[in-house]
Amino acid sequence: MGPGGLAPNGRQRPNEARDQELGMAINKERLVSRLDSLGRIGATAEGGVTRLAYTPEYRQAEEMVRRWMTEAGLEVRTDPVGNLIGRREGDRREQACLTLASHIDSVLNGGRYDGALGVISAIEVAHALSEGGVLLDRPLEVVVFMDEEGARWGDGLFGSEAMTGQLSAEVLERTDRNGVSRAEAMEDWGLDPARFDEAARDPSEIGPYLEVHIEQGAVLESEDIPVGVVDAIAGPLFLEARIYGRADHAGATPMGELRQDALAGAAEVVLAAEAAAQATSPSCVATVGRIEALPGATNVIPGEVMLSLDIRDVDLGARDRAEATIHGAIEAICEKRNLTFRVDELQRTEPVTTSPAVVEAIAAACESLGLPVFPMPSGAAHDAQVMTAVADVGMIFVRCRAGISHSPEEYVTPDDVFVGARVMYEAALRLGRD
Ligand code: HGY
Ligand code: MN
Ligand code: MN
Repeated sequence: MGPGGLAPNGRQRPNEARDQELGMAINKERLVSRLDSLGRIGATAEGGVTRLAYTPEYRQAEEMVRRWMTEAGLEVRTDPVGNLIGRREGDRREQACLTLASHIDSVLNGGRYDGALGVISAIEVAHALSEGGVLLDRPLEVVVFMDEEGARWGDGLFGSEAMTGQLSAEVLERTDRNGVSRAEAMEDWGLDPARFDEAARDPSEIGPYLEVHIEQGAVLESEDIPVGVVDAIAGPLFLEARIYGRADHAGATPMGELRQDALAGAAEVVLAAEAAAQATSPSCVATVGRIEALPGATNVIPGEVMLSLDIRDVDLGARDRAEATIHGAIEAICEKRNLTFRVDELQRTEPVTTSPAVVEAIAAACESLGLPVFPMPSGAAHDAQVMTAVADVGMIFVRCRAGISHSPEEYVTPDDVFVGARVMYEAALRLGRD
């Protein structure tokens, strides 16, 4: 059978010379120029992007991405929470679909590649398949998840939790810095928040799931390898701790017992969280990213402080230990300083391992392109870990400069963008066929 020859059933076999050639149908220029165009929406003065869920910037980005999905031969629809789903039927309609996905929302002043790289790569794979007339057995779906970052309401993975039926209605009532609830933002977006649970898909419709994402770490760069195969994804625990003291006159209140300084107590909590993560395990991290002191006046001792806590590990037991240590430290610090506290849970997402079947397809794809197969964990959270509830899941990590992410400094070379999309293409050929 010559290159490009047809299999007995008239379908292209994976990895035929034609497919390899089609693998080159991944259009590098189109990839890079689309990333560039998307990166200009929500652009910040520092060269980053701010594109939060259900905002005008998000709408602009979504319209641009919807157009590209259509050009790639996908039928595009929006689900009840605003996930964008582009679908192209396969040879065997009844089969569960192959999903290629990521997100286009960002953190505040974030990078131009986090999420966007995965969406643009997924669209490019669909485009190359359609241009090459390559039909998979499985239906193909490209999904753009709404609000993966949670930068507006403090919790993330919203769209994928909705799609997998893991969303609880209380997250709709959370309010952003301007007091706008998620439900109100959804209504302004043209959605009915009461229908959020209709976004849940029948798990039997969902087949293998593949996501390309920047590594957001510097391991690939230090190994001088363009792509990695994710084997585990850390689970984030998002908390909000509130420390209560007594607002008082900063000038007239002597230092010592008369002061119940909530911010001084919170400062000790920040350092205790850092120490707890360091003491727990090499893969444990704990971060206080937001702190608000009230009443927030120079000459008033802070009477109340809110601090966010982000605690993660790829090992659930380790994360539980870090959580307990931090909770105990808060208790002891408040006891010592005559303060009180409460801790509210915003989001608890389990760490996961990726699926051997998808890892195998990614590894074979790397080998077919002459690339090393480099298994590695993800410290960052991803929609992929939520999708493990309904699908076999895998992720392709792409090297990013100095591992920097959630920053305007985030950067991926055009060559590595190209490699990541080609690995996804080769893996999709394998996963899209039974
Ligand atoms: O927070 C995270 O790990 C991801 O970037 N949403
Ligand atoms: Mn992110
Ligand atoms: Mn991301």
